[in-house]
Amino acid sequence: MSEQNWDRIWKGAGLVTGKGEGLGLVERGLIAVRGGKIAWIGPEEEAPPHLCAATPQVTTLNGGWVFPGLIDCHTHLVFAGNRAREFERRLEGASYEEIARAGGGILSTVRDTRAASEGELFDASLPRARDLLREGVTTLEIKSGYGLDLENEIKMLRVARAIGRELGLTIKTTCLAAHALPPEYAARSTDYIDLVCHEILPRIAQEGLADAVDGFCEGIAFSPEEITRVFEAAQKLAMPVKLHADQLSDLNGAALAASYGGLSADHLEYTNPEGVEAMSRAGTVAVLLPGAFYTLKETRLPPIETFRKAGVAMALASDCNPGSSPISSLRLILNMGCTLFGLTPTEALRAVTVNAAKALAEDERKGRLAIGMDADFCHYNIGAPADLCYWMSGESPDKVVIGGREITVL
Ligand code: DI6
Ligand code: FE
Repeated sequence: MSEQNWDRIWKGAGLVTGKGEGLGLVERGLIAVRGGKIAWIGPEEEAPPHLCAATPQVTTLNGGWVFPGLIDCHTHLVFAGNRAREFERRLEGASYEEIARAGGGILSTVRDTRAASEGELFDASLPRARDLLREGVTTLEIKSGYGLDLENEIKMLRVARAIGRELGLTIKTTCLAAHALPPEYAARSTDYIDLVCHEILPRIAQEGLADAVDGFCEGIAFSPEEITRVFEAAQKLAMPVKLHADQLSDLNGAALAASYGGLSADHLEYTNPEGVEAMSRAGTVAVLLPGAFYTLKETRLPPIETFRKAGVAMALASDCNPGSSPISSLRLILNMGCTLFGLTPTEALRAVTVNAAKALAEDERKGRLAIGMDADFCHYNIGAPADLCYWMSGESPDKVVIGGREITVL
């Protein structure tokens, strides 16, 4: 991205600023950008007169709504291979767990991801990030976790960073080496956790390849005790943690993540009231993943009302992955968040902006439109902000601005 200042004004549309507890709507707003940051924002008629006179470029929009750049705070979009056959097997009656226990599922993607060169992995993954960008996603998180050894975890994280450079997106990377037990460690999970704690995490920290550490705490993955070891190692390396918690069963994962000051606990279908309380005290964000809930035909809902009452911030994310959430549309996730999980459109829109920023520790810079924040935003020709939740797919943004610069999405 160019270092140039793109001093510019956008006006003539409504603004979803995210100020306060709701959407912080401004009916007819103006945004002035200087040096990649928002320099002024508010109702058009209140803009200081010198601002327009002193700004070289003014774009007048014809109605519609401007949102903060959307944030997808949980994805596994870097992977190789194809799991359409697994989809067919599930339709024939096999469960996700059965397929995983038989060496399919995550491990089939591990085989394909290990076999791919860095260039092949980049080429396979880039279109999924581009899908998200086309919808207005300007910040996204990408996890490793299909490498499961030092070399391949590093390869995945490098590809994730390269996608950010290619598309001009902000990418936050997460090391999910504790995702599944690789075949060469079958029945030796303690040894694998040793490898994660003593080799993979220190090396990834040293190379600055990951912004956080994640794990999969589940019967088919790692126990709370094993995840505790991973979190201890992360803490020593001063890396923040998050957790795939309570997705298929209640292992007190939410409370475990909260006890390490987790940025987020994710999935949470089986989270118990104590877990919710612990998250509330720790300020851990609840990342809800309705794409996986839908795909696995789950019936147990995350405890949304308990999160609301406890004041736990809720985010929504795609969980884009080849097994349990084959989806690269945050727009559809907004709809699922409302229709399947009962979020209001206001909650859902905050869930992919301000709360998703918090889940990535980016809330000082992103997720809201306010003076001093990064000038990441997108404009949609829609009649009401809730259209983004109500209409499934549909209108792409006609403008995407990242760091004050309008980008062309091909
Ligand atoms: N939870 C998920 O939703 C993904 N990983 C995880 O721990 C699923 C990954 C896959 O099936 O490939
Ligand atoms: Fe996931």
